[in-house]
Amino acid sequence: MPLPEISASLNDRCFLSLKFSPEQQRLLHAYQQPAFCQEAKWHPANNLHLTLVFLGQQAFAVQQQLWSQSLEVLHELPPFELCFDQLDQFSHAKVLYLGISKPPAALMALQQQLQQLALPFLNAPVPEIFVPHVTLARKFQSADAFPLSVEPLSLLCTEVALYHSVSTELGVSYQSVETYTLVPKG
Ligand code: 2AM
Repeated sequence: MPLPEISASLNDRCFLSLKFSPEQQRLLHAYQQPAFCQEAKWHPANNLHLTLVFLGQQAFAVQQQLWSQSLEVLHELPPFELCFDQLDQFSHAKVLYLGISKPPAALMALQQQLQQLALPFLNAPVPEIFVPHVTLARKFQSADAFPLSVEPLSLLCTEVALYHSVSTELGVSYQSVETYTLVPKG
């Protein structure tokens, strides 16, 4: 029986997320333009991800249970494509993100299914609407009119992971502790 991968501290906040390859993170990183806002805090490329469900702090046993239930959903899902085509902001949170004007049904259904599994364990209310996004920068402020259309970026999503937010001297680091690779069907 393999040892479980989960080893980080219980104080870590955790979340279920799409995981991008280093090459995909490099392509996403190209949308981070520090000249856009000098005061903003730009995420390092290796932190770029798309959160499906934020879980907060959870006991190890809950993380294990949720991950094994998530696998049952993920086993049914083939890889799917996302087309990122707009920059937008959550202005109240001062977040700049890369977004998707037409999120595919596969992504929305996956998010709903994982959120349903997590609901009994969540400590905070879930957002009414899921806005799929890759956060590019925090402390972002701009007079520009958003959303801004950008050169579309199509990425094939093949990995889903359970992540921990780990505090380091260099800031928060998002570390995958369990990863599943979607299997093409047919
Ligand atoms: P964000 O990128 O929009 O900030 C880890 O913090 C991940 O969980 C981030 O992707 C973050 O989204 C997401 N998240 C969602 N709700 C959160 C919350 N209440 N606190 C912290 N992170 C949250």
